[in-house]
Amino acid sequence: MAWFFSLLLIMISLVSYVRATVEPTDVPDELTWNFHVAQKKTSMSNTPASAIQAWCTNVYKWQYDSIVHGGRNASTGTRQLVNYLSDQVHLSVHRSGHVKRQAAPSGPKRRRKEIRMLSEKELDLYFRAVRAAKANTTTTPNVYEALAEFHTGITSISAHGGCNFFGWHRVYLLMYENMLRDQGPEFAEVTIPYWDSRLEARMDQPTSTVLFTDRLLGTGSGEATGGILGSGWSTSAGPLVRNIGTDGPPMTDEAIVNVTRMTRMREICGADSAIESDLEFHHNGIHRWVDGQMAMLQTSALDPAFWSHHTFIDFVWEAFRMNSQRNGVNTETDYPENPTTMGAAELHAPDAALGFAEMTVIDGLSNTFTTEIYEYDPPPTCSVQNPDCGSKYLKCVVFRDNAHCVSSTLAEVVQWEIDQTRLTTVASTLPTRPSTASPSICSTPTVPALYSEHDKPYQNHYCLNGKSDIRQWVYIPVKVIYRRPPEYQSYGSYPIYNGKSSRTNDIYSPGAYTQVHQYLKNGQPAKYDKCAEGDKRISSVYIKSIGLNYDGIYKEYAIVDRRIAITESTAYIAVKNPAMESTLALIQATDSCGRVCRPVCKKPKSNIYRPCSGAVRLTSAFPRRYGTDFGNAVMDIWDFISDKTCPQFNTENVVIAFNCDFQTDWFWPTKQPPVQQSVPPGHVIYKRGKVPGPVTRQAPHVEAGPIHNKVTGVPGCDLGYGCLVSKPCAVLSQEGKDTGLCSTLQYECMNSCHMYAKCWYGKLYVQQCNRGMRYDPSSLKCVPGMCDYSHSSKGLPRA
Ligand SMILES: *[C@@H]1O[C@H](CO)[C@@H](O)[C@H](O)[C@H]1NC(C)=O
Ligand SMILES: *[C@@H]1O[C@H](CO)[C@@H](O)[C@H](O)[C@H]1NC(C)=O
Ligand SMILES: *[C@@H]1O[C@H](CO)[C@@H](O)[C@H](O)[C@H]1NC(C)=O
Ligand SMILES: [Cu+2]
Repeated sequence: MAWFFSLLLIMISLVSYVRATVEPTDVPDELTWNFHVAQKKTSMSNTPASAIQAWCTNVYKWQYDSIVHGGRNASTGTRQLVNYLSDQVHLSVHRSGHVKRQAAPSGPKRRRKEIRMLSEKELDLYFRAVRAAKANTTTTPNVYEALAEFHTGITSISAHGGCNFFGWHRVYLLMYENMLRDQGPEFAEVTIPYWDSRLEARMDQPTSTVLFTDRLLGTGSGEATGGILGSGWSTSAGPLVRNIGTDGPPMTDEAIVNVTRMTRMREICGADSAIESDLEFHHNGIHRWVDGQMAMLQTSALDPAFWSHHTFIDFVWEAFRMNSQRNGVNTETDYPENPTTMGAAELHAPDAALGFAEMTVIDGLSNTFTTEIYEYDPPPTCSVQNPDCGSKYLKCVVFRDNAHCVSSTLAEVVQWEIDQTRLTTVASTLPTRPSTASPSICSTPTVPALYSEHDKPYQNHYCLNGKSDIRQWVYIPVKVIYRRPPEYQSYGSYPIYNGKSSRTNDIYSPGAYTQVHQYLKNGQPAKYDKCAEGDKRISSVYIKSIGLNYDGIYKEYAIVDRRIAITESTAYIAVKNPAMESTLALIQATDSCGRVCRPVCKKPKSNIYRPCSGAVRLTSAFPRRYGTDFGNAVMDIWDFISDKTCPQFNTENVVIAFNCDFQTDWFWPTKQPPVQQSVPPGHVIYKRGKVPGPVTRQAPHVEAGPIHNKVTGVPGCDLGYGCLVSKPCAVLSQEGKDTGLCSTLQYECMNSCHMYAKCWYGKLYVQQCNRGMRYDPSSLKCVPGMCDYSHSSKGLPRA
C-alpha cells in the first residue's frame, strides 16, 4: 500500500509544475479606463472604496459586457408591449406639452406618495396591481417581466452612466405605472409609491426596517416573500433573493442635500459633476444595499423594490429641477456638454434617441411630466410640536430641536397595533375610528427572529447567463488576510507586569509590540455612515466574483477575528464552471462598511503573494485548482491523504488572497482612456428617431441601406442590442470558438455605424464607439467622424 501513496505523492508533486488552472490575469482595458476616470474624481479617503469599485465595475459590465449568449432576443410580444407603452407616454407628453398646450390633460394629475404614507387600501391596491401584471401572460413570460427586461442590453448603456439616466427612467416609470393601470378598471388610478431610503439611513440598524418584511416590500434576507411579493416571487433569474445591508449605503440626508442644492444639470451628472452631488452615483448604493437581483443591472427591475427606489430618485431629481427653476435655470434646455462620466457619450447626447418611442434625450427634460401628468407628495416629516409622521410604519425621532421621521421596525409596528386594539377595547363604548389592526395579528404577533450580522446566511441566486442552477458553478478557495481595523480599539484583556495590570494596551494591541507595530499602521479610508458591525470581536469580509466572460455574480463572506493584530481566514467563492470554455472572473472583497481589501495573487510555482488585479482565469486542464462543488474545493486545500487524522493545509491551491489593510492609496489598475473626441457644443450628431434604440432593435431581415449593400441576400446574425452582423450565427460561433485569443475578430454591425461586435474570450460583445466616433471596418477601430444617416434608413424599422 505504501508504494501506492508514494506514487500518488510523486504524481501530486509533478502535477504542481504543470501550468496552474486558476491563474491571475489582467482586467480588461476598458475597466482600467473607468478606474482612471474615478481616480480623477475621488479618492479612497473621500469616498467609500466599495462604492468606487462597484461603480467602475458595473459601468464596465453594462457598457462593454453586453454579453450575447443567444437567448436574449426580445420577443415580438415584448417589443409590442414596450412600443405600446412608450407611445402612450410620448403621446401624453405631446398632447399636454409644447405641441398643443391648450389641450386638456388626460385626467387629474397623479400623486405619488411615500410607500409608508399609503392607506392600507391604497397599499393593497398597488400590491394587487403589481401581482396582476406578474400574472398577466398576454406577453411572455408576463407583462411585468417583459417590461423589466428592457432594463438591459444597449438600454443599459444609454440609460445609465450619464445624464440620460434621469429622462429615461422617468419615461420607464411612467410606462410601468400605465401598465399597472391597464391591469383592470379597479387599478385605473394606481400610482407608484416611492421609497425614501433616508427613512432607513436614519435608523440605528437600517436592516431592521419594516419595509423589508411581509408587511411591505417582502422579506429582506434570503429568498424574499410576503407583502407585495405574496407567497413568493420567481423570476427569470431564479427566485427573488435579497441580502439587505451587506453593502450599501441607503441614501443619506447629506447625499440628497448635496444633490438638491445644485442648480445646473452638469453638477449632478456627467463628466464635470463632483462625485458628492452625482445622483446616479448615490443611487447605486441602494442597488447594492438590497443586493440579490437588485445588485445587477440586467435583473434589478425584477425586484419590485426597483420601481419604488427609482421613483424616489425621480423625486430627488424633481426637487433639484425645482431648485434650478427657482434660480432662473431653464430646466428643459439645461443639459451638460459632457453628459457621460465613463464612455458611451454619444448615447447621452441631447439629440440622441432617448431609448423609447421617437423621443430624444432632451425630450426627457420636458416640464410636462410633472406639470401635467404626475406630482409628488412631500416625504413624511414631523416636528417637536407634532411628533407624528402620519403612518404606523414610521416614528418621529426628536433630538433637541430637531425631529425627523424614521422607519419603524416590524416589532414596533406590531406593538403599535396591539396598543391600538387595547385602546379601542378599553374605550369600546366610544365611537372611535375603526381599528387598523386585525385581531389575528394581536393574537399571534409575528416578531421576526433577530439575527446578528454573522448569523445571517448569504443567499446567492446562482443566476448565470440567465439560468439559476448551482451546478453551473465551481468553487475556488480565497484567503483573507485581515488586520485589526482602526475602530476596534481594545480587546479588553490586559497584560500584567510585575503584578500590576497595564491598561494602555490590551494583550493583542498591534501598537504594543514594536516588531509588528512598524508594519501594521492603519490609514483612515472612508466608510459608510452605518455599517453592520455585528459583534465587535468578529467581522465579515464579503467576497464577490463577477463574471467577465459570463453574466453572473456570486458572493459569500469570510469571518475574521478583529482582536488579533493580523489574522487570516478562508472563504469559498463560486465562479462559472470552465468545463466547456475558460472562465474569466473578477474577484473583489469589501467589508460591510464599504472599505475594500486589496487582491494579491500567488506567483506560479512559489508561495509568494503579490498585488494583482483580482481577475482570474480558470481552465479545465489538469490539475484543477477549483472544486466542481464546495466539497471538492475543501478537499483541494485540506489534504487528508498524508494523514487521515491530521489534515494538512495545502496553500499551493490558494491562488488568490485579499489583504484588508485599511490603507488609502489607490490600488486599482488605471489606464488613460484613448483620446476622447470632443464634439463642439451644440453639434448635432443624430437626428431624431434615427438612432437604433432598444425598442426598435429588431432587424429580422437584412435590410441593407445604401452604405452597406454588401450584405444583400446574406442571412445575417442578429446579436441583439441593435447589432446585425452579415455572417450567419453558425459561422460566427465557429470563428469565435473559445481560443482565448480571439480578440482580433471583429464584426461590423450592418445596421449601425457606431457599433461593432468584438470577440473576446470566445464570446461576441456588442461594442459602442465613443461620442463623435464611428466604426471604421477597414482599420477595425473607432475613428473620429459622424454617422451619415442622411442617405440611409439605418434607423431600424419599428415593430
Ligand atoms: C434572434 O432573432 C434572430 C432574427 O429574428 C433569429 O435568427 C435568432 O435565431 C434569434 N435568436 C434566438 C436565440 O432566438
Ligand atoms: C394584460 O396586460 C396588458 C398590457 O398591459 C393589458 O392591455 C391587458 O388588459 C392585461 N390583461 C388583463 C387580463 O388585465
Ligand atoms: C456632501 O458634500 C460634502 C461637501 O462637498 C462632502 O464633504 C460630503 O462627503 C458629501 N456627502 C456625501 C454623502 O456625498
Ligand atoms: Cu437603477
